[in-house]
Amino acid sequence: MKKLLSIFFVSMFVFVGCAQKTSTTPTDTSEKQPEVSQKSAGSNVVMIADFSFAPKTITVNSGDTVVWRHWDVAAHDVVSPGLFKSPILERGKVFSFKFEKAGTYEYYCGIHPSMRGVVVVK
Ligand SMILES: [Cu+2]
Repeated sequence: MKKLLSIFFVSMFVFVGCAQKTSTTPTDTSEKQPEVSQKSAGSNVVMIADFSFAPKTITVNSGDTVVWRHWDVAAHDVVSPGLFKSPILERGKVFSFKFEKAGTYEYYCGIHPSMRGVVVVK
C-alpha cells in the first residue's frame, strides 16, 4: 500500500512539472530607440561594436549631427582631441556631436586607441 502511494505522488509531481513547462512568459517586445528616433534616415549613425567603429569613415554635411551608438560588450568612448570627448559609453548608450565646420575629423577610443574612425564634413 505504501508503494502504491509513493507512485501516486511521483506521477503527480511529473504532471505538475509538465504543466508548468507549458506556461511561457512574454519576452520584451520593445525595440524602440528613442534617442535617435527623431533623425530622418539615421544615416549619420556610427555603430560601436566588436571593438570598432562602423562605418569607419562617415561623410556628413556641415551642421549635421553624428550619433555614435554603443553596442558592444566592452565599454568605449569617442575622443577627437580639441573637439570633443564623450563619457565612457556602455551598451545601448549614445553620444552625439554637431559638426559645424567642413573638414576631416579623426577620432578614436580613449580606452582602446587602436579603434579609430573619421568624420568627413562637407
Ligand atoms: Cu574602446
